[in-house]
Amino acid sequence: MHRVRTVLNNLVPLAPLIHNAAGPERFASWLLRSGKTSYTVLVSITRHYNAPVQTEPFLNGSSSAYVEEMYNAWLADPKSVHVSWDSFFRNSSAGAAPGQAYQPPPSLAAPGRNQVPVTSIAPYLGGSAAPALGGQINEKIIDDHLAVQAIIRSYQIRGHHIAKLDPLGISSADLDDKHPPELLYSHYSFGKRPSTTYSQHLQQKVASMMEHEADMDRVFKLPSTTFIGGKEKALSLREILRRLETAYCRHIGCEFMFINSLEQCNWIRQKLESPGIMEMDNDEKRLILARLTRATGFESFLAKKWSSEKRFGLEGCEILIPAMKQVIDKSTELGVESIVMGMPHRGRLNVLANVCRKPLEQIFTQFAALEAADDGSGDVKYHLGTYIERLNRVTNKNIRLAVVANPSHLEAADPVVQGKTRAEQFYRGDGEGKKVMSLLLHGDAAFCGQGIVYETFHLSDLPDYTTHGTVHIVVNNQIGFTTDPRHSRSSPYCTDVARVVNAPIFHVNSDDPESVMHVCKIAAEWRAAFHKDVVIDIVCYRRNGHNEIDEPMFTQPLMYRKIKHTSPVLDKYSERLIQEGVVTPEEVKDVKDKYEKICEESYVNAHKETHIKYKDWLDSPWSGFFEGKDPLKVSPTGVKEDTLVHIGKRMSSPPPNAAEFIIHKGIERILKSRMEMVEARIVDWALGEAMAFGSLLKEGIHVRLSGQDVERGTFSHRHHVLHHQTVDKATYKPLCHMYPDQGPYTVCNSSLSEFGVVGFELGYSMTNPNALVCWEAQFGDFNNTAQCIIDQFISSGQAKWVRQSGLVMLLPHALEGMGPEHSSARLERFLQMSSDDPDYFPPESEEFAVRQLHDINWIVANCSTPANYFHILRRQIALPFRKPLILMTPKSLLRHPEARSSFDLMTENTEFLRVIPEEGPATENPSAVKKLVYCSGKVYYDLKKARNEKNLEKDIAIARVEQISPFPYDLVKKECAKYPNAALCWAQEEAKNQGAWTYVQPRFNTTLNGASGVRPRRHRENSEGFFGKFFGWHSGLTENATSQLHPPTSTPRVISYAGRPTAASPATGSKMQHLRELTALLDDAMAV
Ligand SMILES: Cc1ncc(C[n+]2csc(CCOP(=O)(O)OP(=O)(O)O)c2C)c(N)n1
Ligand SMILES: [Mg+2]
Repeated sequence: MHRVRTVLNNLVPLAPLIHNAAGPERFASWLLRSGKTSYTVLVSITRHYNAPVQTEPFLNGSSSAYVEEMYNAWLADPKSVHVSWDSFFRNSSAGAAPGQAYQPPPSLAAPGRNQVPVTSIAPYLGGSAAPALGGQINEKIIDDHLAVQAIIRSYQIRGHHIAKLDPLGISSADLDDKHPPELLYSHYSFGKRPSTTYSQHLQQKVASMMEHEADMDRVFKLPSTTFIGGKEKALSLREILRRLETAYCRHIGCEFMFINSLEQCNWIRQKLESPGIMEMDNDEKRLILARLTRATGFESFLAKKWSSEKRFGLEGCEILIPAMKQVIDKSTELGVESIVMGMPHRGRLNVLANVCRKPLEQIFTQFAALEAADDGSGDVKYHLGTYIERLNRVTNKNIRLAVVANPSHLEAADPVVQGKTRAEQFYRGDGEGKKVMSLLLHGDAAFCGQGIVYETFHLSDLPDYTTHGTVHIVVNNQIGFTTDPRHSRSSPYCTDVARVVNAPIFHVNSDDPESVMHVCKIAAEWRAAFHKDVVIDIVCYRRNGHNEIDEPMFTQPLMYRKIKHTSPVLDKYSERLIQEGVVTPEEVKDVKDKYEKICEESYVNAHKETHIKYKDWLDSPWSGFFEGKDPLKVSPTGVKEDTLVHIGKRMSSPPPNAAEFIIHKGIERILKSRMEMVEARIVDWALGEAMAFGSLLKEGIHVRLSGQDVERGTFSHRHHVLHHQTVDKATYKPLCHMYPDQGPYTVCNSSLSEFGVVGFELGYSMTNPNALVCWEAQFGDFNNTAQCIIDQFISSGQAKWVRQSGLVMLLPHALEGMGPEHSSARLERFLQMSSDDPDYFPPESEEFAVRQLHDINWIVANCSTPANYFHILRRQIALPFRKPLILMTPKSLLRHPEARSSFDLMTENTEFLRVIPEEGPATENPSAVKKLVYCSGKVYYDLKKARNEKNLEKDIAIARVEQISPFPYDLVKKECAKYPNAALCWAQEEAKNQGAWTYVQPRFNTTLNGASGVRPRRHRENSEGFFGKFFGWHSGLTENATSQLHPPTSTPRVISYAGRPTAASPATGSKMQHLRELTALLDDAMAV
């Protein structure tokens, strides 16, 4: 438009210039001479403007010299000028009538997408004389068309702001009551001028167009960026506005014009604008009604039977159930076979019952106070997961549906669902997400409030984390507990976070079921077409309080008054369908009664149940994993020497095409030193790890290592991806090329999100037990930004949801003078959450170690040798069950010359050493040893050095506790017994209130002096439990047995502490103080 203006302003009358022109006969004089003083010319068919000849730019003062030149050149050789000049001069010479001399040049290129040939709009000039070439097409006509185009665009961009999204009709989903003025329909009522507009210029144009009723009937050609016309190429302004209103301002408000893809924008425009696109046949309508009846009936049944029970009902958003089913139906139709879902409390039971079709009996038993038939502490009913395989009756295809169990912590399950989905895609070879997809549900307050939502969105398009598009559904009941959205978010919509990944967002009024179904269909099709995230924001309300026993009128009196007078969507929709003649009132009643009967029957059956079964709620069944396994048998973790040599050599060699693949000189040195180690039959930390991974890969196990900068390793020790130094993206991953038929290896640098990525890897580990899934922290202390995943899922997941995971968390940990934030992985926190009883020494037997592992919630270890690291990684897979492994990992030890292990400690018949006993001179005369120092991890090397410097090798024995939890009572006891006269000491580098001290101290006491008698009676202590039943053995012994094994002694042996004093911060920032503290602790430990 600006350009039009500029051109028009530049136009000046031609005649005066011509009269004043001097010199021989010039083209202008010739023009005058021919008496052609006033006529109109079409300037260009593609330049969007026209002007009378007297205002022709090529005949104005500044261009007349140029025109003259053209004319003279043409006289000399007509071919020497552009064809347009040639035709103009030729026509003029031939005496063409005014306005007819100029002919537009032949089109050199097809008009652009948004270019409308002037000739083509000529027929749509609202009844004015069609201007054939040379007719009158003035600026107004062009501008009117442009204005219409701008109106269309305004609706597409901002129509959602005035869509009627709130079923209560009291507030606006974007928290803004003002209508964007450029959305014209309401403002541009006939005879009225708009107050403001998108651009002043357009405002004038559109306003002037609509000053008269007749203008509304003027016909305009439609641009290619709209589909409102269907097959029609032009429409009256009235119809254009009506259709735009229908598409963008009724019960669907769509945000999509920020997407930087014309193809994707057009795709959505087509789905919303095409005439009749929302029409449904009667069968489809009846299906919605039936689903809505079930969703509504389920909640009212629960309300009737358990009126005072919390269930976080769906009343006010019952449409969620048909909505989810629509997404599922459409996705199944498009090829999806498995859907992994994550959702919060709201409507969860309804989803399990009516989307997953979980047997109602199982759901109803959760309301009864029944004993659990399995191990574990269980969870409340609205957190449990489920897994179901069934036939989708609409598509007649089999479908697997899993709802991932989740804690109360809103949105925390999001990355877990994504990880589980990704893993399922991976194992199915579904590289594009065509077979497996995730469906995430959110509450409005949580979706915009919880940072993990943003972190999860940022995984959505990363090569090793994408799930190829997630459908998000927000149950936007316009409240979070008691808080109004105006106090819980700063963004207009609760869904704005999704804009960061260019996800289209469909806001929809929950009381218009057909609109909801329409957007669900589009969302499923969007995912199938583009494999990107999409959001459906169901704007609804919450009929009850936050839960059923909560009083909402305390805080939202006006809203709830309105809600009281709002009839349920089922009633509204049934009435509508009755009016339309789609169903009869009798049919409506019949469907309702039938469902109630089903509920009643299940209720009766549920009463016959005597136990609840946690395993009924398992979201990741590992079929075939437990069956046929000896529950006490751990496969060997040592491997053949050949294997070590083979892997070692591969890890020490450049890529096979080394001549072309230029690697960094530093890497060459690393490979060389690796090769020297292999030849010397030793490994350092990195090589030990590679051997663990490589040997598992050899066995067909999938290994995945994920985390920030893990490919190289934060400490530049790993180098699992070699980079060609001169070719971008040319890489070589040695562990992917170990054996021809090996398991797949994935190593991936992650986004900088601990919460998101730990959650993701946990989800990944849930899908298949035969995979080693490791997450490594940059430094161990960063694990606490994933605290929720650690607390809510990793440490307690099995107890709550009978779900196992073998996830490995690698946490660099050690006090090395690097300051407070790069030192501690907060070992104490993990140990504090370990579930083994400090006062209980389990009965000693051959299977002591494996029983302990079975009974605990996770394993916490701090290895001091590469061989032990190798074994503990391999043991994760060798165990007959899965437990998370929390591993403190080294920093300086990665390069410590003593922190190396011989192949002899990794070959067959070797295993993970829970305790590494003293092996030096002190063992020669143990009864003469004065002190036995226990420690864990890197401090061992400091202690050893100090002992050596003080010449105390015969006086002090040092034992390393490598597996801290479950506590190796048996081995500690043995080591203590070996040195009967030694004082006992626990040495650690962490502060006294940190590290392992508070965990080990009571356990040492129990080891040395028997049970303290403070052990509370365990619920179902002797029951065999689910896994016990499964494995056919008991999970523990009685208190009595323990006491007999370890009667209290008369002279208790105690363990003392050598380490830093208590502290608030994990480490000092001063190097000097660090060294002073280290010296003090070593002195204390070595004091005899
Ligand atoms: C991380 C977290 N913080 C606080 C809570 C407590 N809480 C439970 S439900 C709820 C409100 C959630 O509102 P919304 O997301 O809109 O879901 P709605 O209950 O409205 O369906 C809150 C604050 C929680 N469960 N999780
Ligand atoms: Mg809410």
